[in-house]
Amino acid sequence: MTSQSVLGQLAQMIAAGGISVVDCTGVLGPETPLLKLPPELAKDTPPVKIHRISEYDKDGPFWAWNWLELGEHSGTHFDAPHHWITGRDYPDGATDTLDVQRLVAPVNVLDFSRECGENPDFLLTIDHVKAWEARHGEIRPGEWVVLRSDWDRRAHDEGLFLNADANGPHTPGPTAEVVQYLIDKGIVGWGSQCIGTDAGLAGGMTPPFPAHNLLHANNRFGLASLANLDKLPAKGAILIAAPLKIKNGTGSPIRALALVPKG
Ligand code: 23J
Ligand code: MN
Repeated sequence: MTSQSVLGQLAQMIAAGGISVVDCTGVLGPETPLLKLPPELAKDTPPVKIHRISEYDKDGPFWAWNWLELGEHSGTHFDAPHHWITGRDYPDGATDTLDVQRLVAPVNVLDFSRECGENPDFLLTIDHVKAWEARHGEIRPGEWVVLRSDWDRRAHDEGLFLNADANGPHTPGPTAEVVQYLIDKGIVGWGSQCIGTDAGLAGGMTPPFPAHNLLHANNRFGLASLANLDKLPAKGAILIAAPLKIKNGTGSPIRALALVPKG
């Protein structure tokens, strides 16, 4: 089985409809939920704005086009190592310098949607991951790992999506130990369906924001606000998650696509 014949077969499979392309992306627009950091600590990203230039009118009689006001970390997006202080020094850690070979990879979909539905502060532990691996197979080097929480069902309402009260945001995420476990496995990156790669209360963990801190310290990537993970198998899909090539960028909105075998 040569790489040429494999790609030829894949091409035929895609053309014949034997492989579905699942859109793991939310809609990017003025209603897209955005992170709210404590105002005394930090500035936030302003809402997405789509500015019309023309729409078949006096400003452009035959064409429609817009310009965007858009954060690097708005909506379904990619975190590059350069996003965090621990990853600042990687020469290939920004959106324009990273190795695109790493962006197309098998994806492990850890379905803890029931647990996350019952407890919005659910934290994924090493025991959870080891039990998942015993059932579905080991997580291998070069692969993506994503937590299926079905949080995309809340994405139509920023309040529901952020799920904050006086104690802070309540959204699921990984423990520091599980992030380190996955890094040691050699994963390319970690993805979440929530506003960021970390749990809502991760600011109080050790280290603070362990997914950001540890992933980027080790030149790994993050994915946030992923959608439609309920349409992916536990193993067997390929995820393509490519950021815009923003100059020295820390991240970017993406169109996350999964290739999924049918049947
Ligand atoms: C900046 C500060 C804290 C966090 C984040 C950004 C994100 O979640 C992000 O989008 O990378 S937690
Ligand atoms: Mn981000």
